[in-house]
Amino acid sequence: YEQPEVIKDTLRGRISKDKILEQAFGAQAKEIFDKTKAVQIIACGTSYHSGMVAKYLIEGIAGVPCRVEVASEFRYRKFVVQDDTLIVTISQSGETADTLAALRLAKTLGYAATMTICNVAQSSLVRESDLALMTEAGPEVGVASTKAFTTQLVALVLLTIALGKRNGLSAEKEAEMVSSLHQLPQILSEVLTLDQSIEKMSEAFADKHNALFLGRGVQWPVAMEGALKLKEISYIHAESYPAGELKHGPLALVDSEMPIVAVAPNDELLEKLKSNLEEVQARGGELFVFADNNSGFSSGDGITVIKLAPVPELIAPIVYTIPLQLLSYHVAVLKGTDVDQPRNLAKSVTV
Ligand code: F1P
Repeated sequence: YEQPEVIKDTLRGRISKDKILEQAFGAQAKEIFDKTKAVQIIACGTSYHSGMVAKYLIEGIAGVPCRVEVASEFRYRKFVVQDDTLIVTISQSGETADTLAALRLAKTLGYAATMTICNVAQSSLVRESDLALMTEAGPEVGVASTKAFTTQLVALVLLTIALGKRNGLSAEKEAEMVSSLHQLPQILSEVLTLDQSIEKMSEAFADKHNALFLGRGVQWPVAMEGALKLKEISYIHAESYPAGELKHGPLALVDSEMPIVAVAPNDELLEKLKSNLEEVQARGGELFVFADNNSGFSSGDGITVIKLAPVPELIAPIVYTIPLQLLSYHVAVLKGTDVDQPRNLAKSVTV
């Protein structure tokens, strides 16, 4: 529920009416962005998912090649990083051992500069990076990241604009993106009012052992994050797939005992997503869809739809994250698990 406010805080002083204020990213920001020709993102868990969203934005909007890797793998494998690469770590805590080790390893390779997107100013990742873009999310009470994730996404949109401007992004497009960011706090406040319908929807999950989360394009990592939240706090086994991958295996899992959650904004992949969901329905899978008002979905036999007002495409990943967080929360409450302190998990994984 703090997300509209902390997103405002993250944007404050970093955007004007129609452009980003690059000087607010740090003294060396201009010089670093000028020499960046590729991006390597490294992170763990929820922070990895925000990196996955960023890959779609940095490549799709800024036109800059972007790779993303979980830090727990990056740190142990032979990696090639070209010397025009900006290494970006993302972390709520700034102390995650794998991410820190990966950053230290990356520094032994050729690279242009290092940057961290982080929530804790006095942290190792901030200290050891050339540039730090703070998320201003404030402390997360629980183990599972929520506001840290959405503020990371806001910071990554700012990075996308900064890199895009060096790669042909027009002033008009920048102004359009900045305008979308300005709308975000208000839109999120409205999405939070869906809480009661989501609570109702959660009843269908409390006695289930598995769930599938589907999305396409930039919504795939949003589905990944939705599945992770459900696993972390309700202990229901949840997997996410880009919906087009269903036919390559996961469709075999679909039956009436497998709830399927889908995120369906009104984007260019909507029709593809719809046909994937029809395949699921044809096999008896029960659908739970978070859909744009104009996407043509409606509740009926085997399908429950919660509708969201149309939102600018750029911020759709941030907006559609919120109902998934609420869904996991309500399922966890129904199951009686400890939402803030899930078993076996630590807030900051420092070993
Ligand atoms: C990474 C992370 C979190 C997760 C849990 C364990 O932490 O995987 O995403 O919610 O707290 O650690 P961080 O590097 O973002 O602090």
